[in-house]
Amino acid sequence: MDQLKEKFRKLAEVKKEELKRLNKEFSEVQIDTVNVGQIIGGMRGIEAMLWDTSSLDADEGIRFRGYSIPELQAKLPKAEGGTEPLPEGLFWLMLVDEIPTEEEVKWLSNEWSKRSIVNDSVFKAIDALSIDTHPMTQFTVAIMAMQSNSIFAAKYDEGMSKNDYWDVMYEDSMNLIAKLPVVAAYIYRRTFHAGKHIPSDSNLDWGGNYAKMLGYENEDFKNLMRLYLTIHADHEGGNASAHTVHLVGSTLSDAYLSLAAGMNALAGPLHGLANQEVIKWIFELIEELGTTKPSKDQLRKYINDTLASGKVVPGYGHAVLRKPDPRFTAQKLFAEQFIKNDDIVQIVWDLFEVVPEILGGIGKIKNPWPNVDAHSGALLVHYGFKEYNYYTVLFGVSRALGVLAALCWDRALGLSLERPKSVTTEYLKKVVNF
Ligand code: CMX
Repeated sequence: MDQLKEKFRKLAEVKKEELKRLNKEFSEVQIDTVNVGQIIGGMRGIEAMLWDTSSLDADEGIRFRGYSIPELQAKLPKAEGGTEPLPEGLFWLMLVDEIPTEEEVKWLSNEWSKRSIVNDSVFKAIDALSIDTHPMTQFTVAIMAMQSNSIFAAKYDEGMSKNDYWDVMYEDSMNLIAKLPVVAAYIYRRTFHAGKHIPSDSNLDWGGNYAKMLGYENEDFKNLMRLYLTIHADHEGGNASAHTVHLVGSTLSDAYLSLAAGMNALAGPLHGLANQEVIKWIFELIEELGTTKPSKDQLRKYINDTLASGKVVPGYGHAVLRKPDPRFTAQKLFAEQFIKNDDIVQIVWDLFEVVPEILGGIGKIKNPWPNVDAHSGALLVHYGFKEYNYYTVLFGVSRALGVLAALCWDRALGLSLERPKSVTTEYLKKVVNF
């Protein structure tokens, strides 16, 4: 058994016992109540699922196993000469609740590299799609095409004991994470670079190699990718992509089926697709205003026009956060350090000064501040990565780390089939004497 799996096995034994006791002794303890607004309004704030890999505070933002993003930047191992944490380290932390050593992270990079070979049939499945198929659709098709390799599905078919679910879920998750950059880079090169593919480099870390296979050799870009893949990895369990993976996984669908489902949730414009929408909106802004250096007044008018046409300002607002997203701040700090005099980055910063005031003035918007998607596109464009309808795939590759670590835990803890109760409008009317 490999070192990470052994640590996971040991910790899971302890946690499973703990959870069993919690459930046995305290299952009747009331934690939360639900109001009519929450039932009608997308179940906001209802505490109703278990998710240990990260936790989101409305004011402070995300913490991964208790660590904030600046803490992770200080504590997680970096690539040689690199400035940003390696996402491998974050996966290790999320899975076994321990900051890994440099050696452990090197082992994981190497392990993923060994597991990264993708069958030809997967590339054929991608190639069967027309070239104008959205990259997120290509991505989910690729994940589904790999599902025939699921060890969980094969062992379940043979009649595996439920005590072994965690083991095969771990194997599937490790294999899937290892292969995602390969298929994701294939989709990018096929769609935007005439199918001129770049081979994987087993000497590089997971994020650095992904950057190289995409076609970006610049060291700062590799660092950006490591940061990007770290900060997008997890955002507790209630967001649409994570929740979907958890829900689908609760039926004992394997890691491939569950992740593909979650990626379809990420592909929605109110969720992960917002990262492409932001840069598309900024490009349209530049085109309409005829300048890459718009004034704040010009920006204000453009924002008001967007709102007046019944559209959202992409990259702003959040279902949970009530302050600027620390993932936005981390990207802003990266730009301040490594990017000088970039008009698009400047527009993102100017928008940060004017959008909150306008959205805040409307009254109904609970969070007028930028989220993670407000900044990411401008950084990518700076390094020449302008094909914005690919951006959500980058988000998806990263999100796999968190949701698959959590899925391993779901099976290790033996969590139940998810099945909340729905109610009818007639029932609601009766309850409130409407
Ligand atoms: N621009 C315009 N209107 C907005 C808005 C924005 N950025 N954010 C919220 N609103 C509106 C909502 O559409 C809603 O309007 P209606 O009452 O007319 O339906 C109202 O304000 C209240 O919404 P809310 O309670 O503040 O926000 P929600 O929890 O319902 O929605 C979110 C959250 C993210 C979907 C919303 O803020 C939004 O649409 N933002 C723009 C899209 C975006 O950036 N999504 C990415 C989120 C991060 C991620 O998942 O990647």
